[in-house]
Amino acid sequence: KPYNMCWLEYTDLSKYKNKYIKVFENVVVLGGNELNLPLKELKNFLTFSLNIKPKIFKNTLVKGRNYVLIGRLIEIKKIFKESERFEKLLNDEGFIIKRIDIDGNKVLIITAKSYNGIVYGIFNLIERLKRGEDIENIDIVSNPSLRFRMLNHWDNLDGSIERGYAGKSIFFRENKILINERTKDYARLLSSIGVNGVVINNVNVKKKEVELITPSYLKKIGELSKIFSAYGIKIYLSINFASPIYLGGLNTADPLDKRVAVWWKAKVDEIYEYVPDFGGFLVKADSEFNPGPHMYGRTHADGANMLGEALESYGGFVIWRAFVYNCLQDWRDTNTDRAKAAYENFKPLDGKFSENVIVQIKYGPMDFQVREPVNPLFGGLEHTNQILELQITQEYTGQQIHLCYLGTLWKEVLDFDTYAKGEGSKVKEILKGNVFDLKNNGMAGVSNVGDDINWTGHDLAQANLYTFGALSWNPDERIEEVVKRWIELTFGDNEKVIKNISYMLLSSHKAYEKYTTPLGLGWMVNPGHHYGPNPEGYEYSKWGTYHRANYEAIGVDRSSRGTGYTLQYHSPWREIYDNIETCPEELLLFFHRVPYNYKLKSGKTLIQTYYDLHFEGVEEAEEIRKKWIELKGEIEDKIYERVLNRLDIQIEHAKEWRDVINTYFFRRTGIPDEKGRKIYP
Ligand code: BDP
Repeated sequence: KPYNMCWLEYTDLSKYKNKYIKVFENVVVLGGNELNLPLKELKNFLTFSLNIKPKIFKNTLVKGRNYVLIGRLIEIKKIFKESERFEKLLNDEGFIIKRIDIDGNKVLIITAKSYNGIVYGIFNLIERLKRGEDIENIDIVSNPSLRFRMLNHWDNLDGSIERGYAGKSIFFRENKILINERTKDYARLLSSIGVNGVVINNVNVKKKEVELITPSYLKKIGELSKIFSAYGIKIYLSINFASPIYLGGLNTADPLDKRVAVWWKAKVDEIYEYVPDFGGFLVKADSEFNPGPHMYGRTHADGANMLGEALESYGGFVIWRAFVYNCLQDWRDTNTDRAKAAYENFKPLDGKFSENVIVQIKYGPMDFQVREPVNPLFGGLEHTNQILELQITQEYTGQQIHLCYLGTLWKEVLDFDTYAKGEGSKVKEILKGNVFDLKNNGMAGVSNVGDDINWTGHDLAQANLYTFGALSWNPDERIEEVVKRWIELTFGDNEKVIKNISYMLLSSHKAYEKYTTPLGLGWMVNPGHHYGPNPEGYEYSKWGTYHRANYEAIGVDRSSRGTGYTLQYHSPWREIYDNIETCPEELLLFFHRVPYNYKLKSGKTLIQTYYDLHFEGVEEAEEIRKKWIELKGEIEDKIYERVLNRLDIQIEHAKEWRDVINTYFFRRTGIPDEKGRKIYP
């Protein structure tokens, strides 16, 4: 294959053959053809990695031997009464892997209520075998805690990818839909981490791309959807809200205009004709020049519910993005604040969205910065289904040139306690449906995948994709565990490799944060492509995100005395953030305008801290590179070189960040570094 299979690669594991052969000699499958696919996954793994060739029995029982038993619970119950109690242990997508005694034989059962559950169960079992886990007495019940576990591709029909750093689209090429072996392998990769939905096209649907929802494309999308459905994944499409005008020839896209609703209804009917498993729409409306209901004086609820109604009879969903702001709003007006926009737009609509509408909310109020406070819509919305949107692609976090593992940040977001209903109202509990009575929640990650040989550009960025899946299945999992598992699956069980790469991944986000824009400042990137330092890149741009640095202070006062953003949080956060003394320092410059000589808890001034963090960040990046160099000879040469090459560039660019930012601060303030280090090139 012209690409590797990430954590699913069939590596030679014949060293485990003896350990497992007794378990896998015979495999009994109960059920229809749908089970061929999970069976094949298991068979291929056993054959290619373990050199075990099991005997397969379809809908026939074997006697007097150990065997593996695969089938939906409904079938298993018929022959094994005791499994009736499995019923209440499982949700629709969960699975059980359990070794039991039936008539004196050891039987490894893999069962679930649905076929999808069985697919997940098989992939889970493969993971365990790949890691050499003992399965003699295995007893696993696993259910996904979140209902929607989605990837959003920002892929354009011409094959380019908005904010893509790993080659070209695997879905589109020159305005055609691409289906090849890689398509299926992508479905396998996603299914193996529990993903159950994929939006294949960019949220920005250009006028010339609206054709995607016409028969000329839908036929192929139907094929695509078949491939993904077999792995439990639904295909979704981003749509342009003005499609009734561009495609339908209407003179309006007003959601309350009957003709518009009728047009969408017919469109949805047509889509389902071609794509019976279709998941629904993702919509970016009234944001960054995309059309939306505001153009007609209607609300986002009006827009979303109209589409929801069209999809309802098919069980489809509308995922409506909360990334709505007027990109010109802060231009020269110091009283407005983009950070407040999502909440201001959506809080008043809480309770007005239909049941099959989900509001998709970026983790922070701005735009995927290296650190932001958690979006106050989490905890703010009590009657609205919600999806947490994360960016797996590293737009602002080093564009897959820098190693920046994001699992640590995501975990902090999921663990953030909103206090919406008092202590314990964590983001992850809201998403699980434990805080408000809402079940249609989930997580969406903007994909970091392209057609590069390793899918993600940086080989170690595969860890971000893997982690996204793991956390959306189980947001309670310890991040160190996820990291360890990914390393073992990808690089094997070499202790030193596990230790060093764990260190690299787990310290990388902090390092990146330090040498770029720590203390919650964010931005300072080159406009447009967003790579590399530029302290005033957006300072005078109409698009905003200002820090308003002068010679005395930097930052925007978002407290109750400033823009009032802090008031969007529940207590005690609103008070904690409001007060410069209690505001967590990692977010200090997000919430406050701070004089350079302000003393932080360490006793150091803001400016000295900023200098120090930048030097530290580069040192930490150098340490990360060292850990990789220690692995020479332990990692396949090609991968070793590829990663080393990126780490070399990372160090160069980290130094550039350090020097540009520190120099900017020095020139603004005239305050030199206490330690006398060279701070400008
Ligand atoms: C920003 C990206 C832009 C996206 C936008 C969005 O720079 O390319 O279109 O977010 O999420 O991060 O809609």
